[in-house]
Amino acid sequence: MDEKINQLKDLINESNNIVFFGGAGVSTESGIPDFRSKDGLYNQKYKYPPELILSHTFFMAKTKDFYDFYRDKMNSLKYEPNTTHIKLAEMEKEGKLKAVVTQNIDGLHQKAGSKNVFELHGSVLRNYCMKCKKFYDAEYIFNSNDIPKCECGGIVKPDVVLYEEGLNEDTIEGAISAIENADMLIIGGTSLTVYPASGLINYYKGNKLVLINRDETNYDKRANLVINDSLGKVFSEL
Ligand code: CNA
Repeated sequence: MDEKINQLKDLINESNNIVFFGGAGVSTESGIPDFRSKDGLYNQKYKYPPELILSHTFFMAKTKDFYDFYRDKMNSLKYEPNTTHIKLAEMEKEGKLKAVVTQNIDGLHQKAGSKNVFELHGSVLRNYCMKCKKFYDAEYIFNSNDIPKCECGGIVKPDVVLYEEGLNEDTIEGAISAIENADMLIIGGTSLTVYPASGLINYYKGNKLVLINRDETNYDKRANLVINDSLGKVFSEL
């Protein structure tokens, strides 16, 4: 492990345009469960499978059930950034890291101070009326008891990308450009199984691809350095 940490430090020292690509594993050490780990949401029991609840069809057909699950499991307001979020924000301030591309929807990178964040799957912090597009904050949703409604009567929907929904074009373009221009890409805390998000790492053409993840992924063999350990442990050493 020490040897790998030293390799990682050397790679970071040599680089000036680092991009971090992350997923739910970045926030588990803040207390937010991921999807696919053994303690993840997909391994817990609910009335419906979470993959189904978090789909557009389910949202439209069983909106009340969607919100019961969403308020219970997706409320990130009570959590704080951890070592990884904080260290990444520091690296951006130093000018080394140029962007964070995240699949997370919890807003913790920004809470830690990161500025250039591409949220591929949106954010629980933004919510819009489906009818008149009026903005609502996360408190409005998480403090509601029933289906959150706008003053115009429309349903307020979180600006998060549900299964079956497309990603925001500007966000994809920004993320691709950041990854294409990166001299080093650090991937962390993601199973790399959700598409099209995980396909974006294919835009990286350099030879400093680092993968830090507790479980193995299908991309391990493509990385120049693989660390199968916790992000908190690794980032606290940097
Ligand atoms: P995933 O499929 O649940 O994979 C998470 C990966 O992270 C697993 O391979 C774990 O081994 C690894 N992991 C977990 N904790 C750590 C840790 N402390 N250190 C290192 N590795 C760790 O999640 P993905 O992000 O790959 O899947 C994409 C989904 C998950 C996106 O659509 C997200 O919106 C969604 N999600 C987001 C959050 C959040 O915003 N915090 C929480 C849960 C799910």
